Amino acid sequence: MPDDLSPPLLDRLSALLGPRGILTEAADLEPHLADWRLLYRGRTPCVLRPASTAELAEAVRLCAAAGMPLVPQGGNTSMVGGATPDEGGRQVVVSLARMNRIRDLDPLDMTMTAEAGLVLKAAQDAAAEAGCLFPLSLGAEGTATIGGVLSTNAGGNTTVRYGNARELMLGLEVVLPDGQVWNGLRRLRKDNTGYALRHLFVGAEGTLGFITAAVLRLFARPKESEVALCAVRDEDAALALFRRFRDRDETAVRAFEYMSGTGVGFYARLIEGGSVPLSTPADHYVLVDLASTRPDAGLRPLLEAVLEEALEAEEVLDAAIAESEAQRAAIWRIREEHPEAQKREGASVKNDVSVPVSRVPELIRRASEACRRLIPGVRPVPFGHLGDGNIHMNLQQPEGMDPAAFLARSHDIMDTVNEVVRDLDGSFSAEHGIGRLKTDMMEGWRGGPELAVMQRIKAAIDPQGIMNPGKVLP
Ligand code: FAD
Ligand code: 2HG
Ligand code: ZN
Repeated sequence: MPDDLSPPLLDRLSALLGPRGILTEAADLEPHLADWRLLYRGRTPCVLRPASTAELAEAVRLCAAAGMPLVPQGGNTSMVGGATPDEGGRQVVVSLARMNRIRDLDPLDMTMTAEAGLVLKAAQDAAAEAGCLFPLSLGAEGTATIGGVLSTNAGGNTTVRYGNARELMLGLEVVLPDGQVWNGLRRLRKDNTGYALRHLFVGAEGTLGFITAAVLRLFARPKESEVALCAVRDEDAALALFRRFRDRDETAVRAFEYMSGTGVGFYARLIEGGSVPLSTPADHYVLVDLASTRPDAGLRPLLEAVLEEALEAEEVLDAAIAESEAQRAAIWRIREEHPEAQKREGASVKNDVSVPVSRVPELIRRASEACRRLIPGVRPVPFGHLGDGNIHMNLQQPEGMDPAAFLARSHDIMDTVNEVVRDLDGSFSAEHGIGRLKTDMMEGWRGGPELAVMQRIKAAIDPQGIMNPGKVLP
């Protein structure tokens, strides 16, 4: 029996949730204890796996009455340790995995009402089957859940066109920290009725309650699309290329991703079948993905014309245009496997930062130089969503350095990058959230009235402080 749950509470939870709804064996708890990056490893007395909103609400009521802290968990792909319990052994993990139904899909309203545990890829597939598009797209989409992407306000590859998870949500159902259910599953495009509560829970990283279901916005499926991989001269050329596409047809750019030669090199060397469809290695790459819902959009001529101009201007050095679905996937794979390739290369420190789009080149150059001065031999691996100003300004350990010694410098590295980010009017947390990793940065970046209001909101909604303690707020 787990140490920290009193027998009556455990009995009542077991009776409520049934054998599939509560895990207590060490082997069953294991996948829920550590985060994807293996930065944290916690303990929990049990994992609750409710099958419905009513079950979850009752379980929350029981735990709240006993003062048990609760950690919501979706796919556990958080990059900031947001979904794992602490080392104390009292925090109860609540997995939403069994609440994964699509309650409604309306191609006329262009909405899908999905439960929180639905995997993002399954939501995309269901939308596609109905002839629609759910556009949120990220590397972890085969594991990340709707509850998780909303709770982190995930961005990913298509923010430049469709916005973050917040912009893709019309309504929410939430189990509050006292077990009350708030049904805000409205599928209205206009609904100005006081404070927009739904937006409080998006990006709250499970600190205010459980998202149990959401009304998601669907879009028309593109009828034409084009994908190209471009080797570019430098960071300025990458930005100039973005501008060329945007000036021609802003609506056509579905994704515009930057990658460094170092990251692409890791991919080619460390990922099975990892080939790059350009003959000469370069220091800087861009992946451009164009899409249009118009059947006669003329994306190929647009792509070729822009690339020709950019080749003439010596911004683009070489380019490969995908000629088939397989080639598109192969180009996208280079970008999507960056996190995995970095993991395989050894220790790395991630900096999920954003700056105004115009300052991306300066960010990459200045942060890389500052980190090289800090740790000679460190290998900058900047990549990410250039089109929305969010660069993963990651640093790979110097070759041959002890990984632990490198990770011991994590905070120095993050501070060094963040100093540049602050100078460029950026943010230290663009899309992954604060979780446990960045709580100590909140005071410095959001201190004063902003943080004070957040703390009052937290105290008002979760006066016992049982929702995901130790995350987001210092
Ligand atoms: P979890 O990791 O389980 O949880 C994330 C946070 O939300 C935690 O604080 C948790 O407590 C809370 N939470 C989860 N479910 C609920 C719920 N139902 N109610 C209340 N709180 C809840 N993120 C991006 O933004 N863009 C990317 O491009 C991107 N790419 C990634 C690629 C890889 C390979 C990996 C591993 C991660 C990536 N991420 C990215 C990070 C991650 O934030 C997303 O994968 C996703 O948003 C997390 O979903 P999840 O279901 O795994 O949530
Ligand atoms: C991505 O864009 C994710 O691939 C992960 O946000 C970024 O590994 C990272 O730093
Ligand atoms: Zn990202």
